[in-house]
Order: sequence, then structure tokens, then C-alpha cells
Amino acid sequence: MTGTDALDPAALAAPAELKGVRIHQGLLPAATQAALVGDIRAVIRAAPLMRPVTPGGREMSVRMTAAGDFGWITDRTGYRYERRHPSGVPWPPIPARVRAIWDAVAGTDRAPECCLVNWYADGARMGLHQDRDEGDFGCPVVSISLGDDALFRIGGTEAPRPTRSVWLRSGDVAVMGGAARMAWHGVDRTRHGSSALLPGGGRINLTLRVVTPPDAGAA
Ligand SMILES: O=C(O)CCC(=O)C(=O)O
Ligand SMILES: [Mn+2]
Repeated sequence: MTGTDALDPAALAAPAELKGVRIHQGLLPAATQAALVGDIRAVIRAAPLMRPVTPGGREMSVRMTAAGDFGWITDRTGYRYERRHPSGVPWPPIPARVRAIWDAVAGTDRAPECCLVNWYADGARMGLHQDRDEGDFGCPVVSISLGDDALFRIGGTEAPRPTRSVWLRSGDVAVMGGAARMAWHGVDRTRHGSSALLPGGGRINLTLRVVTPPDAGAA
């Protein structure tokens, strides 16, 4: 079950749209979500979750790891992509089921080079930011929601505000591409226990990204 047969055809064909962000609501059926959770558990076993620290020294409330050729890192040194987990192990490969979602919605021939894994325990959030550490803004960021509902806030591309908000639910897939690639966005809060997907509650967010510049794509 790694192809588009594991995706809801109506959600694939008719995404909602908010400030240019396409949201395929309910794209992932329950069986696909459960299988993805198994895939991500394996990623976390290989590359354990970390508690990231911003360059300013503030501990983020989400915990993070990654799969793919690159993982996104933040510490006192700055924001960047790295080829290895801080423990020294290479990031595990992007699971085939995750890659199939990219292939269905991303609208580019380039392959994702990073699958950032965010874990939201009760009370975790993510402040408004732009995803700007990647080398090819012609490629979208594809965001997969699993587990608890999350209040996703979307701002402008030039300025963070004004914003609009939408609840992302387990199985929703958002595509930040085209004019919305540089939209400010963040997660204000989650509704702990709103989904039965993860025992004990919590939310997993996966974001797929192309990291290297266009010319390096074929290398
Ligand atoms: O958790 C989300 O829905 C968004 C995550 C995000 O914006 C990021 O990892 O850059
Ligand atoms: Mn982001």
C-alpha cells in the first residue's frame, strides 16, 4: 500500500484553499494513517527525537527528527540542513508511503530531500515563521498531519499578518507552493486527545522539502 490507491480520490482532486495554501482535507484514509505512524516510529528508532534550541537559546516546544538526505537542525549555531543526526548517524530514508504522498500532490519532478518530523505533545506549538532554509523555492513544502487536531495559522508572504486559521485534522495534507511557498505560518495549539490515532494523544507533523538548489537536483 504505497501508491495513490492509499489516498482518498475526492480529497486529491478537490483541495480546500486558504491564503494560497492548498489543503487536501481527509486525503489519508485511516489505514494509511496507521501505516504512516508505523513508518514514523521506525524513523524515530533510527534517529531519535530531539528538543531543538533556537539560535537565541530558546528551547522549542516541539520535538524533531528527520528522514531523507538532509535533516533540518537548529541550535546555538543557527538554522540549517545537515546530512546527519547530531548523534552522527545518517538520517533514515524517507518512507515510501510518505514519498507517495509527495508524488501525488507536489506537482514537481524533483524528489523530496528532507522529511522533517515534528512531535507535538500536549501544549506544544510553533510560532509564526517562513520556511526559507531550502535551496529551491520553486518546489513546495508538503505538510502531513497525523493525530491530534492543530490550529494552523497562515499569514502573508511579505508580512506575517493579517492571518487566517484553519484546524488541521489527522489525515489532512497541506501544500505550500507557488505564491504561498513563502507564506508565514505556525501552529497556535493542538486539541489534546482529539484523535484516537496515537495512544495517549499527541500530533505528528511531517513536512517534505527540497533542500538543494535547482542545478544540484540531478546530482
Ligand atoms: O506542524 C505543522 O503543521 C507545521 C510545521 C512547520 O511549519 C515546520 O515544520 O516548518
Ligand atoms: Mn514551517
